[in-house]
Amino acid sequence: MNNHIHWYPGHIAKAERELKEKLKQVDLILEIYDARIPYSGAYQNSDKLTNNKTKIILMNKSDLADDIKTKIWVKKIEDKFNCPCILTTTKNQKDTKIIIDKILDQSKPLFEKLKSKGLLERPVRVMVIGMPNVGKSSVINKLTKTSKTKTGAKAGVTRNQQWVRVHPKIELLDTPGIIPSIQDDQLKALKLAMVNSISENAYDNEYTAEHLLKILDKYYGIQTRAYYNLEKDEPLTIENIAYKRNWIIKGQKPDIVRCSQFILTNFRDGKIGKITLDEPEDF
Ligand SMILES: Nc1nc2c(ncn2[C@@H]2O[C@H](COP(=O)(O)OP(=O)(O)OP(=O)(O)O)[C@@H](O)[C@H]2O)c(=O)[nH]1
Ligand SMILES: [Mg+2]
Repeated sequence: MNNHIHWYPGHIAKAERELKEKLKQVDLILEIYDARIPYSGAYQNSDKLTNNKTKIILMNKSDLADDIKTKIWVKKIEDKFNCPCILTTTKNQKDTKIIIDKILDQSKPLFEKLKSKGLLERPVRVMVIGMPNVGKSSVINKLTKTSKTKTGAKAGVTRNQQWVRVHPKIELLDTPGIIPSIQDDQLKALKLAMVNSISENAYDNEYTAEHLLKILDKYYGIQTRAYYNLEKDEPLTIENIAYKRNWIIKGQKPDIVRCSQFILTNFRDGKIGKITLDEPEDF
């Protein structure tokens, strides 16, 4: 298989068109990142796409990311975009009030403008955007404490926009995940594959798992070896992990196919530990 990743399906092109069409109705942007890839999972041209509308960034899936690196990333993102950046996880409700309060706070100019024009106050309209599978719909469901929007552990679950009232003064617009039309940075694309942000038809599991192990070896070598019961001087390879589990196929070869999928799933489920794939000092 050619290992070059290119994924820009028709439904994403459509999602981007529809997003632009809706902008006029929208007051505020809630942009969601995956905290494990705060650089690779950020849509680089999102400000251009949203006409530089006021935004709040949520670093979601923080329960799966490295706490120390996440703190540094939050500061970095706030400085770069000059906007609030809030750590979130849909695993608990602790940050719900923080998100709601921040949206209301950022909406003050809108409410004041309506008042000064003698218009009736209306809910602020917030568009939720982000790469596929970062948790846009899950965050909305969490804020409403319902399952009004559909969620799922693969890219491209939301196919249509949907307005949801999450507070008497706040309406959120759920949108399908978007991704740049050209993946010119292949390492970024690989990291999107690692966190399950692109369709599994678009990448090779073995190649992706191999690169994931390289990153884990460099920054999380001890804990990854411990998780797979490897000695500290044993190379962190798919083969070694397969041998350790006794996953052998015909010809006494390690079962690379099964083991690659296993490693990717372990990482995605947070089994290896809290891991961040983008290093703050590299960007
Ligand atoms: N561990 C963890 N899982 C999360 C979190 N938020 C969402 N998920 C899971 O991530 C997967 C994707 O969530 P969705 O809410 O469907 O993501 P989305 O951004 O709406 O995805 P698309 O609609 O496909 O663009 C689901 O399996 C969620 O349960 C989180 O904070 N922590
Ligand atoms: Mg969704």
